Amino acid sequence: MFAVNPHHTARCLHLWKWKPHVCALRRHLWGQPVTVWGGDHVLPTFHPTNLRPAASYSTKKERIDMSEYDVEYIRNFSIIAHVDHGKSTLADRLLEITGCIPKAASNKQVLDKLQVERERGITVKAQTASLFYTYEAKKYLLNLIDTPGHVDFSYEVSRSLSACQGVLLVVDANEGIQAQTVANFFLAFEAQLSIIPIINKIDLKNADPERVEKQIEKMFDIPASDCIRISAKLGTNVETVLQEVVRRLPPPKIEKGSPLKALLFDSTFDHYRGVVASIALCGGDVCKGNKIVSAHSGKCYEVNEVGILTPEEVPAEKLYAGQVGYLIAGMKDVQEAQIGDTLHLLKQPVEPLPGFKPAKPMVFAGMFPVDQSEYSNLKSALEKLTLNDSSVSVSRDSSAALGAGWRLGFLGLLHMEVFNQRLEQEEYNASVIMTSPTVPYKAVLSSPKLIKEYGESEITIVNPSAFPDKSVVKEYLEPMILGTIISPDDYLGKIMSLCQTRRAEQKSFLYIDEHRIMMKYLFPLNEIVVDFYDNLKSLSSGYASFDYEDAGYLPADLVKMDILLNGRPVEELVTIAHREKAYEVGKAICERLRDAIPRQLFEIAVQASIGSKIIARETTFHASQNLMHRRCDGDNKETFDSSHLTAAATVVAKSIDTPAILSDNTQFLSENGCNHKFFGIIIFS
Ligand SMILES: Nc1nc2c(ncn2[C@@H]2O[C@H](COP(=O)(O)OP(=O)(O)OP(=O)(O)O)[C@@H](O)[C@H]2O)c(=O)[nH]1
Ligand SMILES: [Mg+2]
Repeated sequence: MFAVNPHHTARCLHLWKWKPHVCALRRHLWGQPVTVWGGDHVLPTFHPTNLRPAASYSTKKERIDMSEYDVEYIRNFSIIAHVDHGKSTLADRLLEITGCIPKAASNKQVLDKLQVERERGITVKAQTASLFYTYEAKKYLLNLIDTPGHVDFSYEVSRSLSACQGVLLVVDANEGIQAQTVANFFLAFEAQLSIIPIINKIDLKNADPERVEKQIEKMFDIPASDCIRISAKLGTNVETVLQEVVRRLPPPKIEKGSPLKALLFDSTFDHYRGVVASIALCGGDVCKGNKIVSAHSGKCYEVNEVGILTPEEVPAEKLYAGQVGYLIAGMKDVQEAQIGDTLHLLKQPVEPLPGFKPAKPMVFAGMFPVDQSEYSNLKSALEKLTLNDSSVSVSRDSSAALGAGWRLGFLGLLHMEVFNQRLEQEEYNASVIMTSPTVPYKAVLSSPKLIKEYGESEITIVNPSAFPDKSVVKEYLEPMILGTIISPDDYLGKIMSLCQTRRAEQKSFLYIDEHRIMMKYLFPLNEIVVDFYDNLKSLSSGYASFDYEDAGYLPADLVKMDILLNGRPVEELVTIAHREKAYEVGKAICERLRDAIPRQLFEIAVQASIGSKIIARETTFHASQNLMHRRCDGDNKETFDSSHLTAAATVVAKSIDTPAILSDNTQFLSENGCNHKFFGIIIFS
């Protein structure tokens, strides 16, 4: 690995040009020997003539003999890009050319199999497909992984890269380099993968491939002549991509003579067969009947089936070193199939592979069944779904108003949305109550009693109602992110003032071509999590793009703000705010609550308070006047007595769109095809 962390400043992009390891990058791009999977070996020399005669397989149900595909004739690669730059469309064409799927106009993002992916037109789960491609009379096995582009799912990208030796970095010929292009490039660069830049959508009227090539050269130090111009939609030049994959990407480096050593890089759950693990074999082979052991848990399993994805599952006799495929071994839950785990044969232990950092939740929200009698149904639905999405963290939670439920941690707001939609569509055909999203704050405790109670002095607060009082805390910490914004320079002023209002600190500024700028800002996560992206998009007429990465924690002057309805605090509406912004936030919440609470027969005082100090107040409109009026004019026989008032006042558990109350992110959610409701619950008497 290179010593520098390329993410942190744009300036270092330039510094690299003068560092010796850039030569390594160049070498890398030119297909020279590289080290992969952490060993000291270099790749075996590329000898296409070494290929053994390929056996064909007639039906997909037959077991394929994978011994035909010697490691020299294997290429494992991912397609990476910014959102919507055409990764899945390129994958469609590659599947068609190699005969995996018949050519048809209806082939649109065929690897996006989830209902939620098809409805939203985005990829949320990386998907593998093995392609067979004949080049210069030699048959090659190409393992392709189509990855998601949205920042919330970058964990999928980094996992996928661990099973690859190269990437296709797709850039839209019209939009050019965007924020996730940069982020994904560096993921591949840090993993020391060979990179083939692809300029897609050259069929568009406004396509400007020369400009994009210059950007690529400036930003990534990749010669313009290395770029391949294609139209994934029309299929123009896509065959060249396959040829270049064979020519430029190195075959996997394997540990010759090693017993089975397989990296488990992804998993899905099948209700009948258990965990279906995606594996990349770094050494040895594996077949049905083998006894395998997880290096992580030490548990032993018997292999029931191995195979490849084409993209349907096709069982194979055996999988060999260098190949990527699936394995079913009776693992009953996804916790057993730990992502990043190393699998080896029983009694033949191997040095485990480095694995991955666990996914880190960025936003938390409470989830409760609308009706408490539905608790166990929702519980089993949640369990099933988390089997297919291990990046969601789940812990039990309860609330006075909402009863028993869970506190869930997500990688971002879109991830939370997608999870809810899948829960509704795939597992639990009913709405749930979600509390508004919050970021994980930390508090350094000063009270010895509390330190003893928690067992540590620094605690993470994922539920605002559990925010400890200032009197027992040395300091509060808030999560920070390093955001990358790429935009045409016309919007520079507006973007800078937006960032200023979000308490951001500029870290770098760079022109990536004559008119486009790339800026890095350090933001408090709380300031960008809900509506920042929306605002950025609208003030830049949709041209600016945004990506972010975790930047640890920094001390912050945080306060806990209670929301009171008729003088009674509502636990579910507790909000953490920065002191500087508390008044603004409190006022906004009160105003929105005032408008959102359905008219009652009486006035409701909506107040925001910090401790005992009221910082904002609004009063709801009331409908009693109208009712009284109607009663008096004699048209309506309805009588209005105090029992009505008491009944109405006793339970008002109204479902209210939380985003509508707390923020402007309804636009963001609807842009992303959201139709799932978030709820804030209000109960008072
Ligand atoms: N004109 C034109 N449109 C294209 C081309 N390639 C893809 N598109 C369109 O671009 C949009 C996005 O394509 P996708 O393949 O879903 O993009 P993606 O990169 O997989 O998107 P995510 O997975 O959500 O990040 C679709 O509407 C495609 O039809 C192309 O070569 N030309
Ligand atoms: Mg896609």
